[in-house]
Amino acid sequence: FFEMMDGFLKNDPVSLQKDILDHVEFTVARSRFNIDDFEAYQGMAHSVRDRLIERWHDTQQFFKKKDPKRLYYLSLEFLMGRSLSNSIINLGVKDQYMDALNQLGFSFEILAEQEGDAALGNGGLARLSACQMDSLATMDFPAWGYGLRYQYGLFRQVILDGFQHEQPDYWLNFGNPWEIERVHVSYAVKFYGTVEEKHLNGKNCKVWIPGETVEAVAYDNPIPGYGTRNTINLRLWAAKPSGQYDMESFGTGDYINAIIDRQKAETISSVLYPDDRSYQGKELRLKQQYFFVSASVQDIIRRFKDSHSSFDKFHEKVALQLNDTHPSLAIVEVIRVLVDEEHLSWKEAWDIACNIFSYTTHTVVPEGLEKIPVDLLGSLLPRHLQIIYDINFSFTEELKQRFGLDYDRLSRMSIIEEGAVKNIRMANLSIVVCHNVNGVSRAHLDTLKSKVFKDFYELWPQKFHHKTNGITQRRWVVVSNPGLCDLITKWLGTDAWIREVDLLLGLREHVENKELQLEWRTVRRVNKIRLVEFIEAMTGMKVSPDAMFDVQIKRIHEYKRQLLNILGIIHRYDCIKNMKDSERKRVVPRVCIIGGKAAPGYEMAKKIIKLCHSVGEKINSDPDIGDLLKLIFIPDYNVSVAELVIPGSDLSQHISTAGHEASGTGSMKFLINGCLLLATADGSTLEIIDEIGEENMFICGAKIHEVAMMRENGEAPKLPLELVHVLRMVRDGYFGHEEYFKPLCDSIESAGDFYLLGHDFPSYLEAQAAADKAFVDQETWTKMSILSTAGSGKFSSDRTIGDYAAETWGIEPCRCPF
Ligand code: 26Q
Repeated sequence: FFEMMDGFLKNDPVSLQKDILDHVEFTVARSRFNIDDFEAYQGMAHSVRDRLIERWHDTQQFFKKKDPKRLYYLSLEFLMGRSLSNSIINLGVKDQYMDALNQLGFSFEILAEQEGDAALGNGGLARLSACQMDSLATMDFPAWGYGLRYQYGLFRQVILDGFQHEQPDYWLNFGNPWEIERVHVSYAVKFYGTVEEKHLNGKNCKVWIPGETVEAVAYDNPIPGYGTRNTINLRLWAAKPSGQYDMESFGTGDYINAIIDRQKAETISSVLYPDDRSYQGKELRLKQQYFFVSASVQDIIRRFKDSHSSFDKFHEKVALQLNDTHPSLAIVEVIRVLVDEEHLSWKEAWDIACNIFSYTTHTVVPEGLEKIPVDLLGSLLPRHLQIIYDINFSFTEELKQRFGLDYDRLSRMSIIEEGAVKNIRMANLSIVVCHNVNGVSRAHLDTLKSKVFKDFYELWPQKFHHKTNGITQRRWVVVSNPGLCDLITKWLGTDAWIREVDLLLGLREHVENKELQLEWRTVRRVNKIRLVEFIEAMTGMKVSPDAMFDVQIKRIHEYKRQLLNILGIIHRYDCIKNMKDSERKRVVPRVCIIGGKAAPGYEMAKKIIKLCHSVGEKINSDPDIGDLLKLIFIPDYNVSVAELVIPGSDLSQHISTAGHEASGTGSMKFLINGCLLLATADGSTLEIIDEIGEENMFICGAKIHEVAMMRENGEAPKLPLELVHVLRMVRDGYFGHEEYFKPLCDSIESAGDFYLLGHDFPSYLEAQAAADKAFVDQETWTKMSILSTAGSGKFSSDRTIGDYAAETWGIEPCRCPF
């Protein structure tokens, strides 16, 4: 009996069937006698939701009883993707649900496809927060995530005639079974107004008289751990008109306009900003940041006060992690609440803030750091501006003590940037207050120390650390590559690697085993065929699974050098065209796959997308080329597309100009799935080399220090002939649109080739040739593939989270009994 029961809800297939049908009938309100796939998905999702809620309650109750130190992870972005498959796997009820669905006549795979992605984020930083939530839950850490419940997620990418167009992602259209609306958990968030000095209880106090109030309502998203009952919470805030409405405007008789005005409050959480520097300094973005920060801080303080009567132990019970500077107003908000509302002294509030906050940066260049115009902040958050000035005053005094009147240094390090427009440097504010600042790979930390935060590193070397990013093997293998998952479990003789990823190393023992090699190839082949079908459905193109699938999927950016990839493909095409038949027989057939979104205002990135399509059209329709080369652009790249593409890839490219990718996490997903990497020595790739050895990868391009030297010397490098030839083809209109593509060619040939495509082109081609050579020998390739998976353990987010917990947050597991 107890085996069937895990709490109140039963998990045997018969009970699950009943639950699914009941939800179809009573929650979805459709007839149980005529259910389509989407309704069946909804019924199933709601039955899974019940089981999540059950464990969520038990976990939160348990945390409350134990009162451990908690971590709050603040991020403006979470790229969760789909939830159904991940939830039933983490809950440990996948087999039971599969049985239940089979008996009802549904296929689980088809139902899972019904779900849309939750795309409340842009790229790396946002998927990182999602992976880390999975690890926090699985490792039983008492943690919560906080973010914004955008009504529109990241734009959908539609390609028309090879050009990117953006369309709204109104993802809540069909309801969201994975969230729990908490109408009673809501806080007033204030904006604008003035600050007055008041004399209260013998003290001078600052009182903020707000000009506008918006209500933040909580939506809870349960995050189940794997192999544990623990289910943690991702609390997302939605903006609603404030309950304390403005009686005056209602009194004036303009009832309709008063309501319309109130309704405008909702725009705060309406849309996710695409990652684009041109959006810096926008008022709505700042409002979003403060809105989510203020609601989260109020929530955290209220929870603490529920079981504590003073703030003496606050720093022993609370750690706050800032995912980049986007939530850094939380620092100022905590100080404001403690001083103005809880009436602590400045010193007490300051000490608390310095103890509880830590900050992760994802940026590599100073220009990438976030700035907020002083005037904007002063009008929206007048009291916060005062506090920032107070912090900056003490900080600059400390600097003067330490370095004397070094005005250059003072102006570089000041939280306030002077100039035509005065700005607040959010990174400087974060570094001044946080006890711990971390980069996201070893190489990134070096860049922070020697460039981006050099001055601060000299002042406080002890604050700076790195935590190399990681990805969760639950989503990126167990959910998305079940074939490989079973194979690994079979050869390791245990599925314990799903919680203890270092066990993957055990695969090394079997790398020479022919049987494993064959099974490995078979699983990968099945995944490739799935990808072939997907490509046909998306693009109408039929590609051969015998070809090498060469993939670059990530946001489109000049530094990520999709352009280098495309120019390499043109070179390959040109070479094949000039080959004799006998030579063509030796060509390794390739299917080149590129996918990714360009920020809406990023013209160069949009040109790269168009070039990819134009080149693809030419090559794919050339009868002379046949299956030897294909170029496919996968539209609307997102988490669930990644889950399908990665397991079916042979080779993946991570070819940023060295020194420009803070870490990169896509590579880790390919690595653990046994896809070989063609990469530059940048970000986390350097650490992958350490783990699996350069001999199991294809490394190319200038090293970080060489890039720095070339740029310092400022010499205009001579471009290799092959590249000049390829650019000539583009300029001559071989692929059409020569005017439109001109800036791409110019960026290399006349604008200084900042991203060093010219320098790296020859070694890039060599790496590609080495990949061809390795692919011909399928046994060698398979061994490299097995060794990639075997050596990927370090890049699990479990390792990352374990390091943060021990070294930064000081939290311990708190495991809810089964
Ligand atoms: C800024 C201002 C206004 C609107 C949006 C933004 C904005 C939003 C998102 C700026 C940056 C981002 C995202 C950055 C990001 O994803 N960085 C990547 O973080 C990964 C995780 O650490 C790293 O692996 C990548 O190297 C890094 O590029």
